[in-house]
Amino acid sequence: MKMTMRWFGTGIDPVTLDKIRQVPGIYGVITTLYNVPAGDKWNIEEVRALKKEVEEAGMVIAGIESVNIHDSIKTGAGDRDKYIKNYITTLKALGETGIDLVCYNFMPVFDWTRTDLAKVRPDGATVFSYSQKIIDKIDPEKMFDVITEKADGYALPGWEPERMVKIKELFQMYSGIDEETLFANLKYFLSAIMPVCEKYGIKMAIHPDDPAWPVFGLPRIMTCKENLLRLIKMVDNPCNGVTLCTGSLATNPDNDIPGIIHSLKGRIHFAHVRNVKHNAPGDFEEAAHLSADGSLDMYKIMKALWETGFNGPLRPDHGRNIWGEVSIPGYGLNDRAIGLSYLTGLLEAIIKNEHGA
Ligand code: DNO
Repeated sequence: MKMTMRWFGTGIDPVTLDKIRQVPGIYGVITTLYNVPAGDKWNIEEVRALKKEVEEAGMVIAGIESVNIHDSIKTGAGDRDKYIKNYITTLKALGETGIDLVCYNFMPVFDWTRTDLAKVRPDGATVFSYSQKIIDKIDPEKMFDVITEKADGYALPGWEPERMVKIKELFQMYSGIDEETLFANLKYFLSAIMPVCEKYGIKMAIHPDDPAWPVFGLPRIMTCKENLLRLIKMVDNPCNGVTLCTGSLATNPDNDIPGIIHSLKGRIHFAHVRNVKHNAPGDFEEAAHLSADGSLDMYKIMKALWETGFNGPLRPDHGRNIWGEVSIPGYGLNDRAIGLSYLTGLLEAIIKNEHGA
């Protein structure tokens, strides 16, 4: 497994590459061209410059998170082929630059959704949390304000202000779109991009929906084992795979994460590993990575990844905000570095146990 951290780019992310470089066991970063809107083509020169910058800092780009999908592709609008063509151009630029992993999501309108970005825990750390009861009382058009209220002025991944000003229009685009239509549109998109992925060996890794159930009446399909298996079978190509995000899938306590890992053997191309604490049905908060702090058994999760031969990039996911760090919410250095060290330690023990060391 290749240990990585998400990095949002110079001038955007207060966590710099030289700091990430000092995290023990770090292999590379997961990054993106943060300022390119979904649907636009990526410029190969910009990709090359980004790669150079990361390599000069002593690491590699282990993958892109995300190349976002334009809503016309998700909704199957009349102009989707134009955006698919642009996506293919982007994949070519990545392939030519030697980047072979792309994380993306197929969530309608909203990406990951939380009701509080800074819930205070007993130890004073703050974490992301979600309460369905609160969501049920929120006007979806106000959701952007809710999510950015405690964002310290940072733009959040998936909550870009230019998208949110079009919120009414976005909701209209999705009216009449149900789960089956979303699946069909995803299949159409993946089938169209597979040839370029095969040519460059690019692994597409869809991110599960977070939380793993419909929000504001919008359908969500990447929510459970059955649907993830449907995804990999409907376009049965090794380039069509999954980002195993433990925190997203485990928002639903019925999702058995080690079981899902085993069932997706060979098709997990990227892993986001973090813990979640279930408080009540539809109510959870993000815990420290440590098993004892949340509801997930992180040892069993790391063991399942190891047993299924997962050897791709893995990153700790959202961290708690601790020690007064000012950062993009969820993406401070402190708690993610602790999380990564913990996961690395679990892995060392798993491997040594297996080999009788
Ligand atoms: C949130 C992230 C998501 C994820 C996208 C992938 O912090 O996990 O925004 O990057 O859903 O496309």
